[in-house]
Amino acid sequence: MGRKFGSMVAFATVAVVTLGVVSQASASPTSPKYQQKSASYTVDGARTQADRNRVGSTGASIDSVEGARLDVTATAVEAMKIERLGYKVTQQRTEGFPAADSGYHDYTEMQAELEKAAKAYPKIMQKLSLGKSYEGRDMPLIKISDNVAKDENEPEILYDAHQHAREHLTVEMALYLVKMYTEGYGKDPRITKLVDSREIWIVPDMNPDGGEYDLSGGKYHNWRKNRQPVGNGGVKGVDLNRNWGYKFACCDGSSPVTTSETYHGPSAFSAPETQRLRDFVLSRRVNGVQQIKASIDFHTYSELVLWPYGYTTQTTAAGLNGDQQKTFATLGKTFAKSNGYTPEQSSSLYITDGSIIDWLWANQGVWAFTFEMYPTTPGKGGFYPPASVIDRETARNKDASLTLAEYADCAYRAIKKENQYCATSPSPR
Ligand code: 0X9
Ligand code: CA
Ligand code: CA
Ligand code: ZN
Repeated sequence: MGRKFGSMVAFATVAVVTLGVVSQASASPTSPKYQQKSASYTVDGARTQADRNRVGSTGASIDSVEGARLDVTATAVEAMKIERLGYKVTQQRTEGFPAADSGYHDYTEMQAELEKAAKAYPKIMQKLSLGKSYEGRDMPLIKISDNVAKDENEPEILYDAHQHAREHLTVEMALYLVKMYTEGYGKDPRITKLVDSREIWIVPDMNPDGGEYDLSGGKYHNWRKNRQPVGNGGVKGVDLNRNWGYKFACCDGSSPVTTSETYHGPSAFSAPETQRLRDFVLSRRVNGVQQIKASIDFHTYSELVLWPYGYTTQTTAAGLNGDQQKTFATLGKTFAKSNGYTPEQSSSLYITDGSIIDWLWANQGVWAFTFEMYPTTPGKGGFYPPASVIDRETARNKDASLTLAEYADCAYRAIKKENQYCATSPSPR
């Protein structure tokens, strides 16, 4: 039975915490502030319609019914009344990040930030949707460009983040890019020029279910995969960055074992989340020409700039010739100069099959990079660096992100072969 997500409140609810409603509420039950503030509660023991009517008569709204359990929205006073009627009442709470890391955005906070930016910059930014994750969370898709409501004939760029649940810094990276492109428009000439001449797509959260799960229960879970049940019983999840459809599961760069951290899933694109981004990318083909020319897939950690292929250690292979390899390496080294990361072919880290960049390049001709962000070592925070590094470590990729967008009209310019490759058609693979 799939869990129901009837409201935004339910979306944000990741665990149920008993808060001692009665004693808390009776501390100052007549204070207007106390009476007005609504929260989500779970009510247990409400079996019959008569039970539900009694609960409803307190003024609480019944948001969903699952057997004898109700999800309600209620003030503290209403919750107290429900409890006095003899039902078990527990307050649902979004844990979000631990207080020390509150500078990070959980799913709800990320959505709010994106809504705010879209409202503030309606001429150049749209908040769209890729569709829903396995558990039904909306996967936001941001478009930034001049004449944003129109599909113009401009090179398109894709930035995506958070395929891996615990890599929360990458969501901050995507939010940074949204801020950079919107707030910088009309101020920073480099940004203005790009917003005017490119169509920029940002997918800030490829794995909202895994991300929220990683924050649930008031502690980090070190969770990597999505939250799809696989095999028989239990949520084991699929490694989204092994679930892409080029050389899927080909080369021992992923695992067939469902409990493995790099479980590739039963088949390519078995995960709803990779399907969503795949379908969006495929939708960007106009008359057979892929409009997205270049991309960065953000991960943590190791401070690396990586390019295809991941499935083989060969520098050239089917669909990747010498000039293309040279272009990837030259661009990668340029990015690395600006952010201080180490540039290398992704397989020099370790073989990965079914990764996003192999598919984006081989299948769609997108100049696709993976960035592994801060830090370099577990000692510096590993997947959970303190929120104090967010500003520095996201701004660190400003120049590389802009440079990628600038090369989207002809990546071969990086090796001075634009006349050979880009004279007739713009930015071929
Ligand atoms: O293993 C991964 O998916 C990435 N490393 S992480 O620690 N963030 O999990 C690296 C992927 C690099 N390889 C390719 N993109 N092919
Ligand atoms: Ca435009
Ligand atoms: Ca376009
Ligand atoms: Zn990752």
